[in-house]
Amino acid sequence: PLEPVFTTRDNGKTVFDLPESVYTDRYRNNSEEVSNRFSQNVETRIPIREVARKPNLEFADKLGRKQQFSLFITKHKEIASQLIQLYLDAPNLQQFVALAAYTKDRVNPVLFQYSYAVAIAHRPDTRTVPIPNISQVFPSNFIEPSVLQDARQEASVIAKSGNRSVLEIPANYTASDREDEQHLAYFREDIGVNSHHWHWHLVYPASGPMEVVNKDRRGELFYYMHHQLLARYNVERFCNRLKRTIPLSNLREAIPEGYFPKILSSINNRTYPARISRQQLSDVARPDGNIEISELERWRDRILAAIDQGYVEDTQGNRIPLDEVRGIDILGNIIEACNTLSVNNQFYGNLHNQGHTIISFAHDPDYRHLEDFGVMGDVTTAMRDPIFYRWHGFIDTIFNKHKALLPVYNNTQLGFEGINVTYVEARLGAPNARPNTLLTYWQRSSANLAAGLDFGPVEDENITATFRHLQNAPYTYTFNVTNSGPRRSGTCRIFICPKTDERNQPLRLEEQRLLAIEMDKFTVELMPGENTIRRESTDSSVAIPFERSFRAVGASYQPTAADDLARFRFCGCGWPQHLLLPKGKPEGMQFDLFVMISDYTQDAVQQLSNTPNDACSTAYSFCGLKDKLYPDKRTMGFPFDRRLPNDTLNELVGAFSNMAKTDITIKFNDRVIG
Ligand code: CUO
Repeated sequence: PLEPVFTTRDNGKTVFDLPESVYTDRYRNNSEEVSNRFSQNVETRIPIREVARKPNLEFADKLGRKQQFSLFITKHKEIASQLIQLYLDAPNLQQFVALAAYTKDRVNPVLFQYSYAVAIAHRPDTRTVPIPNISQVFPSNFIEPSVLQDARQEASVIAKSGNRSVLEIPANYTASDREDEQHLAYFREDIGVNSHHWHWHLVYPASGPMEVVNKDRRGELFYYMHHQLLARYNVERFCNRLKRTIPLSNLREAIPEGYFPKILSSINNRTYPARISRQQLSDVARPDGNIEISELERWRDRILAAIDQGYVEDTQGNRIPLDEVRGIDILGNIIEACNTLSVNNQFYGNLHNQGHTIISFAHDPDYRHLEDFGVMGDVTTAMRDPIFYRWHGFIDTIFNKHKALLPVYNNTQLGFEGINVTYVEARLGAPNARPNTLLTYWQRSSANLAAGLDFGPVEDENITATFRHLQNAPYTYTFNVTNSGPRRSGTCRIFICPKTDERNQPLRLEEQRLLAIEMDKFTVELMPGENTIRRESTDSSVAIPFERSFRAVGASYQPTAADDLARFRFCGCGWPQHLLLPKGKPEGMQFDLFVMISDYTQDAVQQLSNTPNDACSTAYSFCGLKDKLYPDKRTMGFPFDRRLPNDTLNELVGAFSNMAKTDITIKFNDRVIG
């Protein structure tokens, strides 16, 4: 067996939680200081080998050590692909570790963190290595900087065994109530939301070696995951009496929404640049590359024309149909753009990524002020900014246009002969809880920031910060299903749809379907006769528990042998459980709770290998299964991804006995509990 090169300390950290500069030549003769850092709380000392052959890292020099790294900037993506390839090419685990250690301080730190995490996730020999949660590695990207200052102060004054005060991350620190968008700050600036988004892009990189990029239905998942983010965001806006976000379809109009992030870049200690209200976008001409607004418009028009025609053209001019099954996947890779998989990069361009970039440089498009990009340039921070949802809203309208041109779903696709859902309920666990009334509230929770804060030679394990976030009381779904046929399997698909908009005007089914929020999806066995299906809200296939959003490898979470470290590999990908339900309203807000049991023979996917699912692959609706095919053969979002044969949801469930709905009320308690 291999030497346990990547072993853990008693708190589950990996060796790569090292502070910066441990391996640089500067420290070569100072081995004592280095070893001191490891002498405490270490289970196994880890020998780092010399690299067999020193790699030429010149390609990475184009990205300065203190420059921001962006996955949306083509040049940066190319550098990352090369570094990832270097890591993947390491012949064995020891050489990979040696290489990672060698490169760590010789390349941009965020580039390192990303490429290293991608390599770990994709090398067959690093199955058991956890990826530190991003909010812990770069906490400054997630929280208000004065808290970090307090944390440093606290650590410098009171030793770790001392009685440190718990630091409080304020809520609502980016704008005042004068700004309407501020009502959604709790959603946009949620640590779990941003951590999920970073992890998703880590699991589905848009460029790099084929073996890393080419995942089952990745283009479709790009569409679907972001479509669901949009649906959730728009529903959340209704809860706060705001209208749907307006897609950013005109890049030449000033952008009314400003955003002042007030968080620090993790590598140069400057705040992320702000975007003032009513900012006009400009062509970008910077050392890292040029982008013209007219290029984006050209790509957009070509993509829209392809959708209208029903096919795209590859580089040889072959027509590839945008059909019901593969069309959305092809478009996803074109629009994102995933340059490894796009059928024609040159022609369809790089629309979504370059949109992020052009927006992120609005404040300094020609680099005259030597400013880096704003939060839209970075997957760890983009979801904080209201413009993220306007840009993705626009991207989503392109996908929705393709979907709207496909035939209306027919009876064979929607029905399930002999299956009748007779009762639907969602109920809190509390005794005597009223059926179909769900509860949200504020909660104060804590997370450990120590991994990302480097306080000097003494290992510091315990810097706890608390923050306020939305929470929902756990509940149970109960469905009664009559099966008048033989024993068989079905897929239970649960959604909630808003019934009304921000003005309390009823929504048509065609509007509801675009706002339908996936809550859960799982396989059920149906016996002949009556069946009762119960499912806990905490088992959702969309969400991951709080511990995985915040404590994946933190000091306060100690993985045991029983829950193998493998669990933590991709564990950060998944919608945060505390935002599973939209906020609702203090007086209660009504939603449709929709359930459909579809015919498993039409849903089943034949996996290529029968190895058990990675224990971390629980949020498969958004993140897929690790090293496996996406586990549902239907197009993502089924049955709401395409037009439906009825005008209202009531008519739809009336027409299909395998579907049912009930009204639920979500009540928001505007108090901090816990
Ligand atoms: Cu996730 Cu635009 O793709 O941020």
